Amino acid sequence: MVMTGAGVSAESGIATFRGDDDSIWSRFSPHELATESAFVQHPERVWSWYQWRRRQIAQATPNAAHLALARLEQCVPSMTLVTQNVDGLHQAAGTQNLIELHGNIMRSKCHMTHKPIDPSDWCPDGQYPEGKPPASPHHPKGLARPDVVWFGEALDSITLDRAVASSLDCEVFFSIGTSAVVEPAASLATMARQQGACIVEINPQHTPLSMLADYLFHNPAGQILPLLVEHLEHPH
Ligand code: BV8
Repeated sequence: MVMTGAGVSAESGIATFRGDDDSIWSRFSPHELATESAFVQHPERVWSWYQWRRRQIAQATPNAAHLALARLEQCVPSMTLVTQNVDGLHQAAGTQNLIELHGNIMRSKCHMTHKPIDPSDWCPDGQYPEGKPPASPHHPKGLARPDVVWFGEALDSITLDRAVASSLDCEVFFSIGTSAVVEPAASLATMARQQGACIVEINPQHTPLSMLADYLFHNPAGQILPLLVEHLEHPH
């Protein structure tokens, strides 16, 4: 099983949430932006922040870490990749067996009914205009919001159950590019460890998981993952 966080997309030029000085959260408090109450109080501010992120992501391409993980899945067909990221770069790299724990920023839904809203309603001709979120076609008071899990919102129960099942079943658990603080994602590693999985962490910085890991690689994911996969593809 592989769990990834924002650090895997850092080498695609997408700012992480913590852990470096130009990260998104260093300029904002998570609760200013990624919560339902923030959206209800300041829809234009929250919507514009997401449109700014969408513009970044639309120009981003998968990096060596994403591509190596797609190759790893070819070598190990039983692999499940669980990501906290909402940028869609694992799919773009070719990963098939993917669980998006926190949704996907390139989808929008009605903030009242949670029904999906077609991209043509909120990103006309592929642009991501900032400003007021478009009205929802599903509810007279509905607005378009990103289809991601905000702080204080429950994860989709089926999605979470699939990720838990993978944690309880895996022999090796890779934690890559995550600060291992956001719950319930962070608990998946401890569940895996409790059932005896070997824990491998790839992160230039220490995290709360580091003391539990059997193997630590303090390297950028884009540097070390291709080497690991190369070794698996061509064991010496
Ligand atoms: C819920 C989508 C309940 C939005 C995100 C227990 C204790 C305390 C708090 C809580 C708790 N349980 C729940 C909470 C509250 C909260 C939480 O966990 N808070 C944290 C801050 C403590 N959790 C929730 O609210 C969750 N919901 O529990 O609901 C509930 C139940 C029933 C009914 C109602 C409610 C929902 C959490 C989901 C929030 N949404 N994203 C968006 O993206 O806008 S989370 C957000 O953080 C992103 O998804 C991000 O991926 C995620 C985690 O961060 P990381 O991925 O780890 O990224 P980060 O920047 O932190 O770290 C990057 C790492 O990469 C760094 O360590 C860095 O060193 C490393 N790195 C950098 N470069 C590289 C690298 N590594 C490798 N290579 C590199 N090149």
